[in-house]
Amino acid sequence: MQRTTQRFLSVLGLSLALAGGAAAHETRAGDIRILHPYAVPSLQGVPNGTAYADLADQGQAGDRLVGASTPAAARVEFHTMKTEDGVMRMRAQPAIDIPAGQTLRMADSGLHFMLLGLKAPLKEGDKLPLTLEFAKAGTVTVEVWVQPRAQGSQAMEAHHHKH
Ligand SMILES: [Cu+2]
Repeated sequence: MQRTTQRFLSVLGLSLALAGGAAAHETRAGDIRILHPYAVPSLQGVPNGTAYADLADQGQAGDRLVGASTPAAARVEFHTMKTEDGVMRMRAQPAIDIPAGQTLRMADSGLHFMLLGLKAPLKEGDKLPLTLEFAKAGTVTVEVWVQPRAQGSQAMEAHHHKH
C-alpha cells in the first residue's frame, strides 16, 4: 500500500513538473503579457521563418508593438495575411496594435512575425530569443519555441516559398 502511494506521488510529481514546464511560457512587460511565442519549423531551402504569439493587454490604454528583432535572422517584419479575390496575400505593416484589455491571437488573425534571412533553419525543439519593442511597455526579450503548428492549414508555409 505504501509503495503504491509513493509510486503514485512520484508519477504525480513528474506529470505536474511536465505540465508546469509546458504551460509556463509567458513573459510580461508592463501591462502586456506575451503568451507562448512559437515558430514553426522552416521549410527546407526556405531562408525565412514564421513565428506567432498571443499579445494580451491588461491595462486601460492599449499598446502598440513597434519593433522586433532576433539574432537568428537578419530582420523581423510584421506581416498580415488577407484573402483578396481568392488569393492569399501577405503584407508587411509597420506595427501591431493591441487594443486595451484584449488578447490579440496572432495565429488566428493572420498576423505573424516574419523572420527574414534565417542564419540557420528552424528545427523542432530549437529555442530562440525574440526582442519586442512596445510603444508603452518598452523592450522585452521572449523565448520563441520551435514546434509544429498546432492547428490551421499549411497554406501560409506554402506561400512563403514565394518570398
Ligand atoms: Cu509573412
